[in-house]
Amino acid sequence: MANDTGPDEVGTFGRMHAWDADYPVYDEFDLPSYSGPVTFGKLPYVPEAGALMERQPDIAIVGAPYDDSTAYRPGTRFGPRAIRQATPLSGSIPSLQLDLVEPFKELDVVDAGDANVVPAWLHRGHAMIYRKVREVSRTGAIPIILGGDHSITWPSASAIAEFHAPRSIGIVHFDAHADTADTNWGQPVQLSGHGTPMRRLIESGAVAGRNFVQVGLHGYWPSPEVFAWMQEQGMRWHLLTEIEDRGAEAVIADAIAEALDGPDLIYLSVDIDVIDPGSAPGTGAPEPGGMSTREVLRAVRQVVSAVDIAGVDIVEVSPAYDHAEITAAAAQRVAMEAISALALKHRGGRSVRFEPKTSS
Ligand SMILES: [Mn+2]
Repeated sequence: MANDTGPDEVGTFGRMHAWDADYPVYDEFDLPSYSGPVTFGKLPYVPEAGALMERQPDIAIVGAPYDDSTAYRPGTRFGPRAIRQATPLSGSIPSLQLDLVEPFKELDVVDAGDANVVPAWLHRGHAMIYRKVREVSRTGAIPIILGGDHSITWPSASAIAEFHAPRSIGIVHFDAHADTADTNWGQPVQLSGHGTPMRRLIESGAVAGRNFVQVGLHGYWPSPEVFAWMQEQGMRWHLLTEIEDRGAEAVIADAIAEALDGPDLIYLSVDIDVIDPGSAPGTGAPEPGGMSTREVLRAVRQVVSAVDIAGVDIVEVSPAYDHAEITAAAAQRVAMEAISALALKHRGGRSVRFEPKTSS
């Protein structure tokens, strides 16, 4: 939004060079994306719990800059900032995929800042992510959590499952890897690595195994023993080879039905390594031969349009291995597709947020 603002006062050189001409002056939100402080979409920064509760936004972006549970390439602690800034656009933007809905006009979306994470303190990191996501979800906003390694799904989805109890949640999980190991190298359970969060969520009862649905698994992990454990839990998964055979849309329709077989709310977790490393190299454990970015963005729209979303996370963006920000940009667009699909529902007359919880 431009205001025609004349110069307050100019000096000799200002007059000499006509730097006192009338030029438009722009709001922070409408300035180019590369200028000013880094928040998601240049949206308002509302990190404080009380202010967030008072505002009751529809959606709150939360950063989880934590990578101490990484098994291979580290660096996802830099993911949230990279995702926030990986867009050429600013201001109120329309979705060409979703009937030109303008998500930031349709919904109140804020950036709630990062969880209070410091390096090399694993248990504290998960505790702080749990507390931050809990704090945000209690306002009734839908949290969209930017990782971080995938272990952050353990505290994040736990907090969201608690908020909605006694309603239960299902999880739709896009990933090259199942992340259902018992332990990576024998670490204590409380210090679980990023190959284990999905097992922790099922063991604890945060989500039922039968409503935990994985899409896009490929490569050489996990082992048959881990798949046997998954089967015992009633987990359902769709290998990438199934997407090759049947197409993503049909497979994702099945995944949605399986996740909702009981629960009426979905937590969506997107590990960027489900995308082929040719299009998303900036990640910790790349697996060649993944989904296309286009398929994943379409899949996110399909899931979010079809279900009630309790929360979303987007993880494993490791900017040091990225090239030309393509991985961070893909992750930014995963978030945008989710937000825009929620906006389209809202335009259709549906509230997308939840009732806040102000007492324990
Ligand atoms: Mn993962």
